[in-house]
Amino acid sequence: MAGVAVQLLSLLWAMTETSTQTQSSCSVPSAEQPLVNDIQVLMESSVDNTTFPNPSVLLAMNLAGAYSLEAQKLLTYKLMASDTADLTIGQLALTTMALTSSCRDPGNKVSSLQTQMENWAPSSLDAHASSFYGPSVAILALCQNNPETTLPIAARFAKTLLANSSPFNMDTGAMATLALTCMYNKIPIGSEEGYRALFSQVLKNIVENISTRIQDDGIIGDIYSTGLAMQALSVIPEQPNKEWNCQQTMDTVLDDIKEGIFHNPMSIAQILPSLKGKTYLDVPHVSCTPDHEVQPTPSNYPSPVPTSTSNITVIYTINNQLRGVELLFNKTINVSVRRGSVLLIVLEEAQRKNPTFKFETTMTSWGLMISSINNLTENVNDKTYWQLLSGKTPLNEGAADYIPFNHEHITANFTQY
Ligand code: B12
Ligand SMILES: *[C@@H]1O[C@H](CO)[C@@H](O)[C@H](O)[C@H]1NC(C)=O
Ligand SMILES: *[C@@H]1O[C@H](CO)[C@@H](O)[C@H](O)[C@H]1NC(C)=O
Ligand SMILES: *[C@@H]1O[C@H](CO)[C@@H](O)[C@H](O)[C@H]1NC(C)=O
Ligand SMILES: *[C@@H]1O[C@H](CO)[C@@H](O)[C@H](O)[C@H]1NC(C)=O
Ligand SMILES: *[C@@H]1O[C@H](CO)[C@@H](O)[C@H](O)[C@H]1NC(C)=O
Ligand SMILES: *[C@@H]1O[C@H](CO)[C@@H](O)[C@H](O)[C@H]1NC(C)=O
Ligand SMILES: *[C@@H]1O[C@H](CO)[C@@H](O)[C@H](O)[C@H]1NC(C)=O
Repeated sequence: MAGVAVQLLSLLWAMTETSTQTQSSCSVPSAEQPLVNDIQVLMESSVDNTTFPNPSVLLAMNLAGAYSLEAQKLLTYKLMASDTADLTIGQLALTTMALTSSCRDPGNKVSSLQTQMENWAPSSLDAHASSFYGPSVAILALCQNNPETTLPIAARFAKTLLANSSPFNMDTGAMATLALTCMYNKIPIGSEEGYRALFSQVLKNIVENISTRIQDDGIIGDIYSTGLAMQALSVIPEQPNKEWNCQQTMDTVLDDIKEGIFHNPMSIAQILPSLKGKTYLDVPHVSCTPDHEVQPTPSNYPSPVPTSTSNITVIYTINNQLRGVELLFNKTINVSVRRGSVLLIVLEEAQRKNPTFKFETTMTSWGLMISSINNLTENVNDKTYWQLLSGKTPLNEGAADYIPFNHEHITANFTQY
């Protein structure tokens, strides 16, 4: 009797596992495949021995099938050696998943993650939605390593999501969807129905929010959240009310790749799995025997023209009006830079011309983040940061990637999230 029940149980598990693989039905047309190869090569070539290792890059190359075995080895080695104590919850979770995708034992990283998530609580009921991004990755990583013990932790996390009142954040919603779908698929048959109902309610909620962000051209949220959103929509147990045209999203993403919009290695790491029909739920199933000795075929698309010899003028304002901060300021400078320069060059030129525009950066997985301007520094506890805007519209890239146009008015505004 018990034997039959166990067999039945594993059969049912196997069924739920496969049902997650088949939903998304869109792919890169073979004529466009070289474009995808190009950005993967670009991403892999960003791996070097000096910068800190980026787990999302290893994750993406393992899901896609790595070209550079050297980059794969170097990243795996560096992530194995990374000190658990130096990492945030989200970084620890991504590192765990990246090592799993390289068929390495993440070791004590899993237990550390579990302890941290057992003690985790949001800073408040109206905590900014994006503060759930790291914890979502943590639930996903734990779900893949230890689903039974994660069940109560994930349930508490799901209730916290439900109670949160801050505006929806696309990237975070996508990551939470992957995490809770993983959990939903691993609820043991015969366990409390409460878990199933809870996860399915939260998933439904998030997925409806995601589907309201699907634009006419197929972009979901903004172009840089689309990769994670595609992963989310292709694994969910129930489709949203508004139908999603996966191929349309794919075609728009490919057009944007052609335009050179995916040049930041981290942006490539987040879109590549979807272009390969993979999701982060596939991490435990990656095969680690190199099957892919073939080198990629490069595309014939011209790369975007670099900086030219003519100069443009950019109007640059630094603004701090936050109450509670002593030193209020609002200063504007005109700077001349080579056409095609990134915003970072504008900031450097402003700093060179006038010491009030002095700034500092910190290194992150997305590259350099502007951490301090005119001696005023972002602070996680105060939730302050330097927001970058063009006119009144926030930029969707950082200073090291964004290329300003002539007479553009860029503002760095000290604000809160
Ligand atoms: C949370 C978050 C923030 C928080 C980070 C602080 C915090 N403690 O939570 C705040 C609100 C400060 C923020 C700011 C910005 N962000 Co942001 N952010 C995110 C989000 C939702 C999750 C990041 C995360 O927690 N990762 C998990 C941890 C484990 O990884 P991590 O590497 O340690 O995370 C750090 C970096 O991601 C860094 N970071 C966050 N955003 C950005 C943006 C840039 C350009 C850089 C260099 C670093 C950086 O802060 C994280 C915490 O320290 C991502 C979504 C995504 N898809 O990645 C967007 C995302 C990375 N952000 C984005 C953008 C555009 C910005 C801003 C440039 C917006 C603006 N107009 O000002 C600014 C940065 C400006 C500056 N000063 O340089 C884009 C980047 C796209 C791109 N191609 O570059 C993303 C992908 C959102 C999107 N879909 O468009 N962000
Ligand atoms: C990377 O750097 C370390 C020392 O910092 C060195 O021991 C190692 O051999 C280097 N690896 C490669 C592949 O260059
Ligand atoms: C998502 O949508 C639901 C309605 O379907 C709403 O109640 C909820 O507040 C939304 N969640 C977020 C985070 O915006
Ligand atoms: C900052 O200065 C600009 C002009 O230099 C002005 O248009 C803007 O209203 C000022 N903003 C604040 C908040 O004082
Ligand atoms: C800065 O540029 C703007 C627009 O190009 C112009 O109106 C303004 O007079 C310039 N200011 C200075 C101080 O040169
Ligand atoms: C053109 O821009 C560069 C920085 O990109 C700057 O060093 C140079 O002085 C500018 N030339 C003029 C004429 O302003
Ligand atoms: C920033 O602080 C340093 C050291 O406290 C000081 O020397 C410098 O003048 C300050 N710079 C600005 C722009 O206020
Ligand atoms: C700049 O930040 C202040 C303080 O958070 C805020 O009140 C203001 O609306 C922001 N300005 C822009 C243009 O976003």
